[in-house]
Amino acid sequence: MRFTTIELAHTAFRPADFPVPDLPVAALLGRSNSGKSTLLNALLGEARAARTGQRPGLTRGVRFFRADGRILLADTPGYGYAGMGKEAAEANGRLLEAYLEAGPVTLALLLLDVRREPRQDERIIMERLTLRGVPVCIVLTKCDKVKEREISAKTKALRTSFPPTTAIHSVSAASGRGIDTLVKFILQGALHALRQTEKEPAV
Ligand SMILES: Nc1nc2c(ncn2[C@@H]2O[C@H](COP(=O)(O)OP(=O)(O)O)[C@@H](O)[C@H]2O)c(=O)[nH]1
Ligand SMILES: [Mg+2]
Repeated sequence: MRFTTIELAHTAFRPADFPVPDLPVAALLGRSNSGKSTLLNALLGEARAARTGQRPGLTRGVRFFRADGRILLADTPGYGYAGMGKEAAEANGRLLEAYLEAGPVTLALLLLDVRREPRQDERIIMERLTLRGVPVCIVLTKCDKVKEREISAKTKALRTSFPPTTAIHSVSAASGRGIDTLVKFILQGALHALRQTEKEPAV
């Protein structure tokens, strides 16, 4: 399945702009060029929403899209790109920091280009969100670029880098591989996480 109706609900350029969400939020996080905006468009089928580019770091601000009235999908600025201009990179970096710290997120999708190795950045994101109690799954992107056995090997290797229960999805926006499964996972995961939150006693 794909999401069918989509609208840009909110864009936050500063931490003060983060919305108080009325729906669960699934956030796409990952290095610049890891394929966040492209994956978001793939999840949306025909209803293209996010700008994608040859130019890394194009996404400015955190953009919240309301999908089928059921969930908010957040496209976040990529990290680790030095070529976009110092000021813009720093502003993006600060916004991402603030988002990891306290931004609205129910479920995190940490994207990694299947051809790349996870670095300190990915470990830090995993650690910080896990500390907040936010479930994080890994999404290996651009799987059309490598052979099937490389995907298996990568998945296996990643199990030693991240907590063993971490869900690992392999997808390709180009071929459509894994997209339906990921949409289902997002809907189920976000709703589950939301129920868990509601069970916690109010403070
Ligand atoms: N072959 C292939 N290329 C992809 C795929 N997903 C993204 N790309 C390319 O990777 C580049 C970066 O994608 P983008 O979505 O802008 O990355 P972002 O910076 O993380 O938002 C673009 O040139 C995309 O066309 C995929 O599944 N397969
Ligand atoms: Mg982008």
